[in-house]
Amino acid sequence: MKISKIVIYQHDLPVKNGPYKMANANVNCLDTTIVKLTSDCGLVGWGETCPVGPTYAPSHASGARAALMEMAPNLIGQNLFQPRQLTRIMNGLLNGHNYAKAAIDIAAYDLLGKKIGMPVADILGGAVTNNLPSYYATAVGPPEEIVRLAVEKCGEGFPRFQIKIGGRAVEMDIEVIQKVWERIGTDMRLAVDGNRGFTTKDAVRLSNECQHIPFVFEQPCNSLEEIASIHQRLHHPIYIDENGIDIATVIRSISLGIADGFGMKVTRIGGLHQMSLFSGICEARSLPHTCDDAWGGDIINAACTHMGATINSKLFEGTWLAQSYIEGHYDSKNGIKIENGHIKVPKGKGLGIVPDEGVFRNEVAIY
Ligand code: 0XW
Ligand code: MG
Repeated sequence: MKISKIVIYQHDLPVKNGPYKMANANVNCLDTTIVKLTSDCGLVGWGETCPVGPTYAPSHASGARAALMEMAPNLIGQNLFQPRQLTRIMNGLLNGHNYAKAAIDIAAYDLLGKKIGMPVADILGGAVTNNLPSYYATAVGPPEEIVRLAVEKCGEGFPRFQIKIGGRAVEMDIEVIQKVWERIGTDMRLAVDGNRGFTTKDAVRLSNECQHIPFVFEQPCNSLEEIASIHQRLHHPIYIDENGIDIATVIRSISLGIADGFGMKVTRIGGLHQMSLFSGICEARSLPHTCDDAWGGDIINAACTHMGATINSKLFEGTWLAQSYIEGHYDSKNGIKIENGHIKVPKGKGLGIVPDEGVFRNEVAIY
């Protein structure tokens, strides 16, 4: 089975009640890129990549499309039975740009699953659950709003709550964390996410003033070196997120002894093949990790759900979906939903979702 046609679409995902505010990003509408692969036997597979604005990670929407256009002509005719080899072929066509390669990788797994009649989770090693935990992530907001959300999401059944902080006075961030803890205690596991926005000085101060609160501190500062310089002075486990740009960097952060876990994005690491490799590395070192993405619709959500379902439940920190921040689904019947803080793995072949006819109208390139 070979790739016979590639279509690249641009699609807008407006943010419900936007903007979605993080330490270094403020987004009202997300620009997502969809890849439709057709095989020589007439089957279709779908992939997606959707950076959450241009300042979150080293990726942006038009960069994804430019990278895909660079590779696409040479991907026609490639073997769809060999996802690992497909990664090597893409690496031979373009250095870096993992987040663009991910859209091809996801579509290739979808096609392979449809061809051999298996869900993507089974191809990736087998689901250990069919109802995986999600987590809720707030935007940066005032204490009363974040406490209100914490109570609401706890009531809905979310096992984990991620509080966004940074980009404002550290006193306000400390107040938010303390108030959520006073109200929720251990009813949900807590993460606080600085999204690269903290100076080392403020990260140390926040950890000191909240030392009695058992949260994990996600990506407080901009670089691995900044985090390494304060890791010993922090009272909280550090999870690397934005800095985990590829497998080599993941290994470097583990060897530096500064990664107590990861917030990992399927597209940032390069797709499902690379994510599976990453999760295996984490398992070898007993490191907890999430399996989610920066943003995106049903295609990326299905990819994260299938992959998340295969992760060792002792180490799995959950799959975040942008669902509560966006309207509607690409697949009105099987679109991925969060219910009671958990996500059901779609039952069908491949990703188990098929976008409704005509959802994607803006064709950017065809090969
Ligand atoms: C919470 N997320 C998974 C969604 C936002 O896009 C950012 C991300 C994170 O953890 O940084
Ligand atoms: Mg994060």
